[in-house]
Amino acid sequence: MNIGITCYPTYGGSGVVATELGKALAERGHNIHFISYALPMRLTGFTDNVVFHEVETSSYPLFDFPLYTLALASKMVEVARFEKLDLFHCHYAIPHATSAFLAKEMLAPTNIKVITTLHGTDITLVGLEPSFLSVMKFSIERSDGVTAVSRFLREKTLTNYGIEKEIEVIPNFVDTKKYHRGNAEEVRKHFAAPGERILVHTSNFRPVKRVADAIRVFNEVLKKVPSKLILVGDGPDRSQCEILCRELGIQEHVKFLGKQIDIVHILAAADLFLMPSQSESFGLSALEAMACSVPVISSSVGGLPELQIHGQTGFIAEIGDIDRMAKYAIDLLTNPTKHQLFADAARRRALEFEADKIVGHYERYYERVLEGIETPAK
Ligand code: GMT
Repeated sequence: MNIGITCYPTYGGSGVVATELGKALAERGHNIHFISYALPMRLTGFTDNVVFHEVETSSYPLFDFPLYTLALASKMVEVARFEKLDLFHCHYAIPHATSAFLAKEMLAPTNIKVITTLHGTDITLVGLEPSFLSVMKFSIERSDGVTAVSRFLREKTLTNYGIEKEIEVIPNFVDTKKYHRGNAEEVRKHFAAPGERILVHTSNFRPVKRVADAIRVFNEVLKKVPSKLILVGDGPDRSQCEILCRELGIQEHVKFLGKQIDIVHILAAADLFLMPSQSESFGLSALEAMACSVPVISSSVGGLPELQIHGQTGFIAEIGDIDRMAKYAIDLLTNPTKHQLFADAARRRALEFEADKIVGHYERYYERVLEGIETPAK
């Protein structure tokens, strides 16, 4: 198949899923064309049958706001014509699904298919803003196929937007051959003294991630367990989080690493992963941690209970229940036998989301859409 993939190229789960999917599909012999405003972060090095097409938005004094949606639609048309694309696969609905709809209309009578994958905040947060709601509903309904990364997200889409349409649940995936425990002694020594435990949180430091909760949980853990907290990523809440660490007097125990492209070696050195999010449609970073045999302490929101098995792969608590999360963390960190059981269960659970299996699911879904089995809502 000739497939056009559009995603956000910067940090964020949807871009990671889109890029890893594109690379895996290319390995299976498909021709992949990434169409975005910058090279996707994980698209490093040369991969056979993967091409990147950059969308340029021209600036003009009249345009107070860059017209990315239109520029993207034009680029999609150009790539579809020259590369004979069979389908566009849009990751994150806003504005990609809308650009794809426009492109499809411009390409008529060629019946190129549009598949939209819903990832999270495109549905639960941004898409619900009054200025986007109607266009989101329209663009989702006019997609030839729609997938969501969890059952939670499918239900939210159907109820929040009043959409009557088949939505296929295709979860996030992880390359368990790359993400595994391995030997992490050097990294461990770098971050922690002998006997200290390592807790990790990675995110884009947006309010929805509640990074301050991760810090407060760690503050409680530190009172009982010698440990270090490694925070990976950057975003609007980072400065406040650095201030919070100083206020709590724990700055010597918290390491802010900023953005990192490859964190397998950090996850492989971790004892616990913290994900106290306000909203999380799947929790890709928790899955990557679990693949590295790291138990997860998370909130009970969104798709997290579809990934995590409470009392086996980690623990789930109410949003903002710092005391409970800390209690769970201390319990695991002070009980090596229990910790090992949880670590093994986390790895086993991650194997159920192995890349090969989920990429195959996408491939079969493409075939169904191309055969016209998935049809837009009337
Ligand atoms: O909001 C983010 O954290 C980034 C966002 C994205 O779309 O880039 O992540 C969402 O998509 C990921 C991949 O499908 C999911 O694993 C995340 O749970 C989801 N984030 C939220 O729902 C907050």
